[in-house]
Formats: sequence, C-alpha cells, structure tokens
Amino acid sequence: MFMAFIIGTAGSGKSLLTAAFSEWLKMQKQDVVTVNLDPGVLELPYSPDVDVRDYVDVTSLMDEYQLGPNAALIMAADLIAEEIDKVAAEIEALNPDIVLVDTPGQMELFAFRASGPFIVNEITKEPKAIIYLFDCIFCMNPLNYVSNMFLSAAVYNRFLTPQIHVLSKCDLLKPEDVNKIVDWSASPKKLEDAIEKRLSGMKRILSREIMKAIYSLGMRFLLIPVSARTNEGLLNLNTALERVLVGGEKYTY
Ligand SMILES: Nc1nc2c(ncn2[C@@H]2O[C@H](COP(=O)(O)OP(=O)(O)OP(=O)(O)O)[C@@H](O)[C@H]2O)c(=O)[nH]1
Ligand SMILES: [Mg+2]
Repeated sequence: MFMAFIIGTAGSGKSLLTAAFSEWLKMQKQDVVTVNLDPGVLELPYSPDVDVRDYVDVTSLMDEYQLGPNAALIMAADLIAEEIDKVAAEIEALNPDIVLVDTPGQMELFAFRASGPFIVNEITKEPKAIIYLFDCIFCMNPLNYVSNMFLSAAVYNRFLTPQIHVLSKCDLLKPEDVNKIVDWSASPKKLEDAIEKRLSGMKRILSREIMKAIYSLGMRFLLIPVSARTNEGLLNLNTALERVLVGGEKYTY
C-alpha cells in the first residue's frame, strides 16, 4: 500500500484534486481509497471512503468546550491524532494499493502542530509521499512564488517525506503564464531574473536571499502544472508519484 498526503494553503485545491485524481486513478484501473482528514469541512467534492468526521465533530467541540471555530479545529487536530489507530484500521480493512489523503483546510493545523507529523508517521509504515500544492493564482508574482517556496520548504522540514510539487488550478492561467512559473521552478537563474526585474527595495533583497537559502540547502521545487477541473497534468503527477513510491511501477496490477 502507498499513501499520498495532499497538502497546501487554504483553498489551494486539495479537496478537488483528491476528487479528480482518485477518479482518474480509478479510470486507470488502480485500486484507490480516499481519506478525508479535515474535521471542519462541510461539503466535499468526493465521497471519502474513510472520513475523520466520523470520529471528531467540530461543532460539538465548540458547544461542549465553549470554543470558537479555530480553537475547536486545533482541538480536533489533536483528537484526530488520538483516533489515528482506528482511521488506520479502516484503511487497512479496505486494503487498497494507493491511498489519497485530503488534509485540513488550514495547512498550519496539519503541518505546524505536533499532531500532523505524528499522524503521517502512525497512519502507515508503508511508503508515502506528500503532494504540495502551489496555488497558481498566488504564484504569478515572484514575491508570492518565493513565499510559497518557503512554505513548501517548511513543510518538507516538518515531515522529511518525499515531496512532489504541483502548480494547482493551472486552467485559470494562460498557458504562457503557466510556462513562466514552471520555468521559475526549473531554473534558479530565471527566478532570480524575475525577482530583479519585478521587485524592488527590501522585497527584492529578501526574496532573492530566501530563494538562495532554499537552493543552497539542495531543495528543488520543480512544479507539475495540474488542473482538477480539466484533468490536465494528472498523468504527469501520477508518473512523478509512481517514481517516488514504486520506482516507476504501477500501484495495482
Ligand atoms: N478552476 C479551477 N478551480 C479549482 C481547481 N481546484 C480547485 N478549484 C476551486 O478552488 C476552490 C477551493 O478548492 P478546494 O478543492 O476546496 O481547495 P482546498 O485546498 O481543499 O480548500 P480548503 O480545504 O477549504 O482549504 C473551489 O472553489 C474549487 O472549485 C482547479 O483545478 N481549477
Ligand atoms: Mg479541502
């Protein structure tokens, strides 16, 4: 069994990608299961096979402990960690070859609290990967792009798990803009040129130095443009995932 955790900032397209990619994998005759780890979500664009809302109810936490929505979500994140054995048992009973895990809307709840890495470690000992989403709408400008690189590096630092980088919602940009962002991701020189050209003052200096610091650590963020609306790029995403998880083989025979 292989597991991919889909992580990204709020609204970056995690849930719709879980929906589109799981359907695409099913069409390729792959044996896939979807898991919803977002306790606060009201509606999902797919029917999760395993749903953390069966274990943790954010509305009752708000009522019972007189919490606001964010405090209740923090509490929920910690309670999920306590229930993770049951979630893992449900997944194991389904015995799929590949599991797609949709993570909570607020990335910091999952990535920057102790419970997230605990959940990723405990849910399975099988090979796993993270699919990190760069929301294309926030990548048009080199300043935002570098901020997203920084966040992505921070996520890597938390999980130390193989990470694949996706430029999500690419149907919303013109192809030339998608190519430009992909070029930045492939070539530090092109990103540096864009920083020099389009930013000034402190923003230019900070963006350039953050970029250099990340590259000097050997981290690379080659982006795969994907649309969960048109299914563009799902094949490339799958190839990258297969390479990381199964050495280029299929998950299911
Ligand atoms: N055009 C387009 N819209 C998308 C795509 N993916 C997601 N969206 C839209 O972006 C919004 C957020 O998508 P979600 O899939 O809910 O994103 P999310 O990261 O799960 O959001 P939270 O869990 O609330 O943080 C929705 O309105 C989606 O319809 C895409 O590939 N193309
Ligand atoms: Mg979501």
